[in-house]
Amino acid sequence: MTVTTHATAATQHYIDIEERYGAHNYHPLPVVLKKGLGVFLWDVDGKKYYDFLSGYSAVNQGHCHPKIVAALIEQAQLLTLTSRAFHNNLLGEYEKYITAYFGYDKVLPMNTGVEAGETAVKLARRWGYTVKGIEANKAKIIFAEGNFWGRTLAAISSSTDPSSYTNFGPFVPGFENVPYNDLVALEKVFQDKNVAAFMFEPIQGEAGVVVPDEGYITGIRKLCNEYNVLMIADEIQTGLCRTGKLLACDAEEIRPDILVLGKALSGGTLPISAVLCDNAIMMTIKPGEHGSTYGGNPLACKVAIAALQVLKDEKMAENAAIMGQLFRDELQKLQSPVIKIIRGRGLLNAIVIEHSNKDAAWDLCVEMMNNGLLAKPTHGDKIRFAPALNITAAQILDAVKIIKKSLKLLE
Ligand code: IF1
Repeated sequence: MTVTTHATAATQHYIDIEERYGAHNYHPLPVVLKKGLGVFLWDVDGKKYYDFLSGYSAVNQGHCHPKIVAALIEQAQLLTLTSRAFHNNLLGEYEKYITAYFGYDKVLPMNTGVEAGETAVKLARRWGYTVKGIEANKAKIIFAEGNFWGRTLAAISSSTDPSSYTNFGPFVPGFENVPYNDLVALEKVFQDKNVAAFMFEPIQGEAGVVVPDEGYITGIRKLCNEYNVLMIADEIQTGLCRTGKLLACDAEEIRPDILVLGKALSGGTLPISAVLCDNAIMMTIKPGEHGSTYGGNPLACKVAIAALQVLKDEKMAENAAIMGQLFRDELQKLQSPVIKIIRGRGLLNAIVIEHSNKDAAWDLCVEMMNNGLLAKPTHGDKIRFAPALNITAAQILDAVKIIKKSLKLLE
């Protein structure tokens, strides 16, 4: 099958420059974007697209949300960075705001998601030694097979995806994997007294939006209580209203010991991440034992407050639940022979493509791009659909029309 996409001269021009001067660590769709607003993106030729990737759930509030951009501009002209060598007038306000928002004693502010993941792992190890009494340098952190929490050496050390870890060894010791969505395997590994924590995604994003059984999160909570193991929820992709609740863990009304946030914490404007937990864990790290140059900078504090407020003011969790259900129902109605599975929660959804051509998912994404909708395959045969959480029913229906038209290529 031949998928035709004719890159315009303008598009090809920008692609060529990247090809020549940039690392080849990605394989993007052949589209060059110049403007974003709400659920829409425009390319360098002015062509308009539905954004159904949303920066991998970093743009939950919609591109360039006016209230978030206003906060960014206002603070950018006042004070952007003090470092933590000194106090500033926004950090305390932000810390009070976000800890009340999620119901934890304290927050440790970082920048990227993976830095927050690393911070959570360090907190768990430190708690393991100083509170649980694990022997020095013997602490173990358990992860789920299929996990993805970033690209650092620690993150790839827990990965089960060869494209993440091959030829990057040696790896960080003290990490073990168990099958995802398997409480029996989890309880078995918890017999080891050296286990300090279990870090998991409530829905596995990169693995292709893998939704666990109802009760899995509750089961993790029970086992962590029983075996004195910290429950670390990586809600970097599933949090901040993406799955139809403020946090994906809220679907089972479970409170993790450590909550890891990132991506949409800034509404897609700049890297902001956060680790929240109570004093018994957070106070195990003393002054000078962890930090980052930009962590908790006043610009990030101002932007994060605005980004969180928008989620609440515009009832984005409720809208994500309703629009996500509509999206899955409308996809189901297509009865497409090439869509094997439709799965997800809220506006974090994916389809699994069944087709003789191994490039079918990619080809479908190029065809959808030609027809005005941007999405990206993950792990070959899965396509994630994750639009901004303020999408309307009319836009959902319009997007499904584009998907229906594009599927004809494969049918
Ligand atoms: C890329 C994937 C998604 C994440 C979860 C931590 C992080 C991520 C659950 C780290 C980041 C990003 C990384 C980005 C693409 C995207 C991604 F395809 F790579 F796996 F979303 F699924 N926890 N995910 O999803 O956050 O350090 O990136 O801020 O590497 O291309 P980060």
